[in-house]
Amino acid sequence: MPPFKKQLEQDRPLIGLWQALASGYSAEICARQGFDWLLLDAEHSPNDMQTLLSQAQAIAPFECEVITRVPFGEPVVIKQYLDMGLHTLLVPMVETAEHAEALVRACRYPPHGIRGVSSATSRGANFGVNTNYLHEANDMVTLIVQIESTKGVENIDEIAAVEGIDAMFIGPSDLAASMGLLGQPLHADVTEAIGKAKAAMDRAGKPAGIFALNPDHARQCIADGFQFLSVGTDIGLIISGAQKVLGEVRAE
Ligand code: 3PY
Ligand code: MG
Repeated sequence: MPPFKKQLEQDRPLIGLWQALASGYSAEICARQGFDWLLLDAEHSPNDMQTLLSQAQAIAPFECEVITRVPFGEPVVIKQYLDMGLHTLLVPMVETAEHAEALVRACRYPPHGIRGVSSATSRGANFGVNTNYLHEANDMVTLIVQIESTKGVENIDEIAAVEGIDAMFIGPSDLAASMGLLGQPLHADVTEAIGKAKAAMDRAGKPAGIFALNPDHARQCIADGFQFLSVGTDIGLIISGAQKVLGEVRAE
């Protein structure tokens, strides 16, 4: 598959699902359903390098992009993820252009950045079989930053202007929390802030993604022109399916 930044050039929204179960087994089930992308969440879910690896391997046979959310935006973590072939990264809570620039450098080999070199033993380089990896790797990476705080929204024009930031993604729940609206990501003030952030992404020509909170919200986000969006979580699907079947059987 082409790098995710190229996939984002399509004129249809790319639909994804959050993976919070940290399981290769359930990741394979989800990958078989036709989502454009699955997000492996190492920020809020019990993932380590081995669980991320087994999920990435489970998804690999399918036409489905693996996006991985790092626990925090830091070069050592980014190096490990890229070496493992997790070339599409989502970095939470990016609030300044300086942080965004540091993330870009972490993703690139010298002289364009500071990524350490370990191609022959890394899954990212096809274990050395891709002999040109060192020269192709920078192009294979898609770096997506999350805008999910008032500070991030205030600084969005500067962050969006950073060369090497390939896309931006809004986290409505953290944004709401930072606005004093904890637990109210659909509050009108949050919607207004998201609209401003989306307009800035459009001005900068950066593809915009969002975590949609329910199917109605997802449809609205598509109408608003978001290029990629998550429409649910694996855990949410289990809960809704379980409650539905139980309710049907127990219905009076
Ligand atoms: C948020 O809404 O804060 C997110 O990070 C999306 O999961
Ligand atoms: Mg968040």
